[in-house]
Amino acid sequence: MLIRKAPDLRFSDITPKPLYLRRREFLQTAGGAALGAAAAAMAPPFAASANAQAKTAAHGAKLADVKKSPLSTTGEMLTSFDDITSYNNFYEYGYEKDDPKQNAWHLKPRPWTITVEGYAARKGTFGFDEFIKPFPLEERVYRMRCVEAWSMVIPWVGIPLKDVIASFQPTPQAKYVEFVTAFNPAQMPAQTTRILPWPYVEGLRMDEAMNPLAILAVGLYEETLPNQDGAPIRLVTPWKYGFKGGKSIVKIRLVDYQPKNTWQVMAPAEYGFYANVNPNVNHPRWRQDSERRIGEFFRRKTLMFNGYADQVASMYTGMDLKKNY
Ligand SMILES: Nc1nc2c(c(=O)[nH]1)N[C@H]1C(S)=C(S)[C@@H](COP(=O)(O)O)O[C@H]1N2
Ligand SMILES: [Mo]
Repeated sequence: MLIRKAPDLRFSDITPKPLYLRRREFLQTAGGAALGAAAAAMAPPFAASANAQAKTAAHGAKLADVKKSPLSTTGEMLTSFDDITSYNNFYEYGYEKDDPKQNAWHLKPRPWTITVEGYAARKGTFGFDEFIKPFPLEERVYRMRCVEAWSMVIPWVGIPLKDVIASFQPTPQAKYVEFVTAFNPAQMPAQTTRILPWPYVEGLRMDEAMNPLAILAVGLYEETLPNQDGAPIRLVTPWKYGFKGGKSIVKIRLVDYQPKNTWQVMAPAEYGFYANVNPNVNHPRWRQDSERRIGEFFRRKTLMFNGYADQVASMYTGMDLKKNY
């Protein structure tokens, strides 16, 4: 077999998919010398085993006792596991869609702790298992739409955010919920760069967080969450654009101010606080009245609140949704 030079072994976003797939095969079958070369091409401390890269498509552990939720969206074709785990936005691992799949194996999602802070009677730092244990594991199939005008249908497994928030016993001063995600440059390679201000932060108004549709996802397709999708725990609010879904959450804060989300800080002219899917308000760079479902060819119409208006529209009555985007 031809042993490629080290730079050629690096996965590049400009590499066409079929070629890239062949390179994966190459990595899986090549001997230690080639693997060593691939590892050497990556900047330290991310020069660990290229072998591990080959494992990025690996499935997670099967989740037990998952009950199907009546709040699932029905009648939609599910996006494939492969697409859900290979076309991602997760800037901690790089800004191209296939960077997370390539780089997220660096993350160790266990042990993991989640800290609860702010205006609540029950606070503290909880281990992941302890944190999720009191709540039912539910499968929630949701349409998901990114502001970049692509969408997927994902069979999440999660716990209801409203039950989680209620268990903290928020005090009346708690008006918003802030979600702070992991800052761990040793495991999240792109956090050594300044492509975003780290850590990535998201926020919801209290009633949004208490809406029955909001979940903290811990899995998909009945398996533990793949790293590139936000292991071990991430926010999912299907009526909002994808960037609301902060991944790899480490802190939940009950606050009395409207949290500034990362994208709002980065580009205030492009991103607001609410981020409700609204086909009538165009993003400066992407149309919002239609979308491409990953795996499909033709575009489809984008629905108000991503099709969840019946469940969520009442939270925004009286608000100008062109201003509060
Ligand atoms: N921590 C973190 N969470 C994040 C992001 C990110 O860059 N970092 N990207 C967001 C964006 S823009 C989208 S569209 C969704 C994508 O989720 P998915 O890759 O599981 O489909 O994650 C969101 N959560
Ligand atoms: Mo997004």
